[in-house]
Amino acid sequence: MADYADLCADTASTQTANSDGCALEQLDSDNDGVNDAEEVAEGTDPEDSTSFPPITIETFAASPTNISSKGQQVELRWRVSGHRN
Ligand SMILES: [Ca+2]
Ligand SMILES: [Ca+2]
Repeated sequence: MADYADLCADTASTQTANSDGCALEQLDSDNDGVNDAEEVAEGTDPEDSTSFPPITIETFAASPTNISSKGQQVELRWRVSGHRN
């Protein structure tokens, strides 16, 4: 199906499209922020918005690590894996 005639205009030629011309990577059927392809790969339900891959905190850091006075500013940094858009 030509891109201009389908519902998903930017499907890569390497992706498998459904009858609407959309690849699983382009669909988020339950609108939970994780595309259908990722949900299938992670074993979560692409039709259930309460089912999505877990978000994991990979690193967490505070600077400074010791607070010496009330009102002191502390910088927090974290990195997560998994995502919801
Ligand atoms: Ca989803
Ligand atoms: Ca889901």
